[in-house]
Amino acid sequence: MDLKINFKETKVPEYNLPDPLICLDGTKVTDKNQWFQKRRREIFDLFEHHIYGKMPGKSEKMSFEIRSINKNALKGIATRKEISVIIEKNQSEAKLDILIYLPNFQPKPIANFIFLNFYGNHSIHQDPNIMLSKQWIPKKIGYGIFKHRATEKSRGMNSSKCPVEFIIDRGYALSTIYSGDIDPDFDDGFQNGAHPLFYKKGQTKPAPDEWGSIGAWAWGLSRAMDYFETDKDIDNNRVVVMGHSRLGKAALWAGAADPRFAIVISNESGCGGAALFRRKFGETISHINYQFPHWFCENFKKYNDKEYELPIDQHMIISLIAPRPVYIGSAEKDLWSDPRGEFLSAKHADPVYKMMGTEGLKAVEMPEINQPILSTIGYHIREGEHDILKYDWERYLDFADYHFSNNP
Ligand code: GTR
Repeated sequence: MDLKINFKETKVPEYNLPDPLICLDGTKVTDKNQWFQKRRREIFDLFEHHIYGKMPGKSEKMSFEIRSINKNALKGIATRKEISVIIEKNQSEAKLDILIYLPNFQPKPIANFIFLNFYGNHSIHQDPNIMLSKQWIPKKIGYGIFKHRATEKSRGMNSSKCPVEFIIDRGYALSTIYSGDIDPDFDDGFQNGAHPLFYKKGQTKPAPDEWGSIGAWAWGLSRAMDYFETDKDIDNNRVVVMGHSRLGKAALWAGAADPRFAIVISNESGCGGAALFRRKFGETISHINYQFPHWFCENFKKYNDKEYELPIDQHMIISLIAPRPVYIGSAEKDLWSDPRGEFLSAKHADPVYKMMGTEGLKAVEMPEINQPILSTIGYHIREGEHDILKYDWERYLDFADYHFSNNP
């Protein structure tokens, strides 16, 4: 396995990308019908089989439990709801806790952002009334995490990534689930999290073409969507799925798989997210499978050092979202995520968006730093490091306003 790292544009290998508009039998796709009836399915199957693995659908036994409602949260500007989605199967259950803030001044039903978080729902805001997660949580110095569990000190530790009041002021609801409720982010051979619920008799781990952790996170996002469809306060035609980094990879896959998400946003999702594999710039397939063997399906390991053998590349995951709006956010110093490779994915998805009659991506060249592109495909590269900042949220809210005309 080659674990060398390239950060030089001059060392990017020459490559040819598979054409999203040419079917496996060589037919050229020229209209929407052909796309939806044939080519989209082909591409989706390839992603499922080679990269993310098949996910189960909605479970027959699923219920929603209201854990708390407070109409006077955040000094009265919001209503806070906590809902558990309970999924039962194979005599076990998975419980996903959704934390929702809804702006009180905004007419209902309200457009809603959903994202997964890294350290528990209580980590996104200091609000002392958010339930403290009881799940396994990754270690992080200064986050008040003791033996992989949250403590009172963990509240609001990740709030810099999520300006809740700002989002509420902009007239959007905000919903989040701890990714570890769906699948804790470590390699335990898929014994915890949602996977075992769906094992067939005698099965002890996912088959080579079945879901890893990213697939499970994406599946969890769709279960949140199942809940939103039952909540009259939320406009389920205006749900935005977004995610940062590994959870941005999950947001893209969720958006590709589930057309109920009206807008899809990837913040610095990099390798296995928005970046093109074939550039081998920053993180590569070998690096990611080596460090995170549980993220993708087992079949994906065949492509370590063999990106050119993959029948797809990541411009095609963006094409699966078409004609729905999609936004790719990059950061200048986040070379590990390959900002140029993220832009090029957006650019090479553009022909699919244009074929559908949308404006596609209104840029041919990569824009300058802090010069966002607002079109059906949105893109920015901002100054700074790998992170999700208020700057990024501002762009995503502007993008949602642009497509939803949601001005409070
Ligand atoms: C890194 C990983 C990236 C990205 C990042 C994150 O270690 O190599 O693919 O997912 O973690 O999630 O912050």
